[in-house]
Amino acid sequence: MENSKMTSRLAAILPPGMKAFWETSVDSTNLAVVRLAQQTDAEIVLAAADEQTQGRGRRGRSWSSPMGESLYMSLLLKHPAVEPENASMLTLVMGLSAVQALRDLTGHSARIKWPNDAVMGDKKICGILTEMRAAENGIRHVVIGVGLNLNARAFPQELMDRATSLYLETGKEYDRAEAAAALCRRFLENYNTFLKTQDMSGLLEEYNGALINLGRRVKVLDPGGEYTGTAGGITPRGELRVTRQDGGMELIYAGEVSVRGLYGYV
Ligand code: BTX
Repeated sequence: MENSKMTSRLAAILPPGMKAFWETSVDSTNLAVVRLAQQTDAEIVLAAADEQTQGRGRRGRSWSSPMGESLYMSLLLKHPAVEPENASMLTLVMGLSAVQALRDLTGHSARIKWPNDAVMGDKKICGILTEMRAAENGIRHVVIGVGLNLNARAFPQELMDRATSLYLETGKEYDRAEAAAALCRRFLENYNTFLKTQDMSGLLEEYNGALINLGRRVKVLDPGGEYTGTAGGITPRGELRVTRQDGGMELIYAGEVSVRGLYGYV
């Protein structure tokens, strides 16, 4: 069911050219946006919800999404001018947009944990899930889902040591529609830069400047065998450079492996 008050508030502050829907309760905004996009010719569609009953993370994990507490939203890009092999970099484009939007909203700085989290105070404040549907001649659509912890005062016990919210970090409450609009403004700007080269080269300096992993010791959870090393920045293709203890250099592709801090989440 639509939350018409939030839909019209959001429509009034969104960048032009986007169509927005705000629902009261959905399974996952990544699924809802695909259904809702059929109702409009707009090329960029946003779906947000007050709660998700099946909020999803990567690889079958779940995303905690209680009613009214935080921002749960997904952007759908219809037939984007992006080659399928470049689409996974859109997660990084959104990651950068999230830390910029967090700074716009709060004045506090957030950092990127490669590839798909934003962190504050070494804890996860935002997660991103990108999904793509291919067509015969390219991409039919890309969906970029963002969960941004805004006004959560507590998390389930198992998340307490690794999750945080803007309320917990700043002591203030934040408006969900304004957070969505700030995120969309930054994303559209960065997406236009991305489209010029179809890679991260135009965003590289800013991305690496916000990267929390940079210079830190990391554990690479490679299915072929775990190893430790020191993270450098990302390459223009969005891979993370890791220097192994023996001096060898690895380029890590998002999606294949996970990267953890040596002693915790970052
Ligand atoms: P991920 O697989 O990297 O992270 C999921 C993990 O993060 C969980 O297993 C849990 O440990 C932890 N976690 C769960 N909920 C939270 C939370 N609220 N805050 C911090 N940590 C949490 C990251 O996946 C991608 C998440 C995307 C979520 C958005 S919400 C809108 C859209 N719709 C949807 O179903 N997913 C995306």
